[in-house]
Amino acid sequence: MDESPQSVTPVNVGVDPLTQGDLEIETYRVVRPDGTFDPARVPDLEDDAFRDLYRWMLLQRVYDERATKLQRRGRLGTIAPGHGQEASIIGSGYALSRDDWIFPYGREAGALLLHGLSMRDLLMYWRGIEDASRMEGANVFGMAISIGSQVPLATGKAWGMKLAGEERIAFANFGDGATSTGAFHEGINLAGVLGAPAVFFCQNNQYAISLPFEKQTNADTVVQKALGYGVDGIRIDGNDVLAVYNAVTTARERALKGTPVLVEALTYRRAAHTTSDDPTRYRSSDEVEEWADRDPLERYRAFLKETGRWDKIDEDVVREEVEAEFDEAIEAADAFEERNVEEIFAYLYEELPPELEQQLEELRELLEGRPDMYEYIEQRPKG
Ligand SMILES: Cc1ncc(C[n+]2csc(CCOP(=O)(O)OP(=O)(O)O)c2C)c(N)n1
Repeated sequence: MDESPQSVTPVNVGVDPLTQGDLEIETYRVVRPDGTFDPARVPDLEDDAFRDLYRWMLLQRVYDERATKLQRRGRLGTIAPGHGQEASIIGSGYALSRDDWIFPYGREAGALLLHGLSMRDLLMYWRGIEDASRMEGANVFGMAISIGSQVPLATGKAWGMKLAGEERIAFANFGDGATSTGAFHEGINLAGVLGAPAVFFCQNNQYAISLPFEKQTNADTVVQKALGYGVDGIRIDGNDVLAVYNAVTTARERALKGTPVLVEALTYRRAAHTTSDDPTRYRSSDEVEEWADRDPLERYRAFLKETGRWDKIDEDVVREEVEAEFDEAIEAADAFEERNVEEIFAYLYEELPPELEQQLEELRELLEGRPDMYEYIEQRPKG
């Protein structure tokens, strides 16, 4: 018998292969785009909590608007707005316990603020001020600027918490683009093997910068990847804040019992990818309009009106409160003293390696007699 690999013929084991079309994946929803809803699915929350969810979504929206304006005036660095994704961001953040750890990806300001991070610290982070980027005072890990890197980190943290016998989860936030990184697959696979209390929350906003979802993967959904790793998967309408809240609450409970969960929240990024992007170059205004009609705040407002909870909300007053909170935070961030540029060497190593020591010396020499760094940058030779 020839045992070379070429001679191996497939054995028919009598089972038809599972194909994508066989997968029936429900997209769970509580409130429909027209504001009607399924009463049996409405979560058992206090009336004030229903209003609070709206307030936080509005805060996310105002935060994005104000932060984008500040970036345009050169007072903040690059901003990644969550415009259009408010229900995914706030519904998930609201379902977590403050003891849980969030592994963020940068678009979810409202969830981090909900988790106890101060707005001043967040604004300072986007200004590049090192002290604030440690995200002190809240269980929020550093932002995963390297796409997908937060997934295995969340698994590691979750496993550690499980070993320590702690009743809390690690929650990783990421976009559809992150699902093409090796880190995503490695991280979820390991979480499945370890039974790590982790929830992997993919905000499928349908673009990774200019790359549309259908070019990201040949799979119809993100959530079906859960099958391959033996973890649970839930797919939800990410523009329905109550669906997101329910799904993450359930996912959290399952994770605590030893089954990690991959949640896919189907949503849409209505703003630019970041303040450095021009989305008109890769998507049509018709498409943007279509999603404007599925706005998460409007849909939830319709639900609040329908259930008699809207009368106690004065949108203008809430907006003013949120604006005032933002003003105070930016004032506090402005009051932060100018940093010493030498600090860029300060945090990575306990003892500086010789080449960095030399660079620090060179920097000191350059700065001598040139207290204004910008002047130096202007005058240095180009190229
Ligand atoms: C490992 C890595 N590759 C590429 C980039 C450049 N990059 C920044 S954001 C981004 C797209 C991310 O898309 P997605 O994960 O869908 O999240 P979204 O920004 O749409 O919320 C890319 C490719 C990066 N930061 N890290």
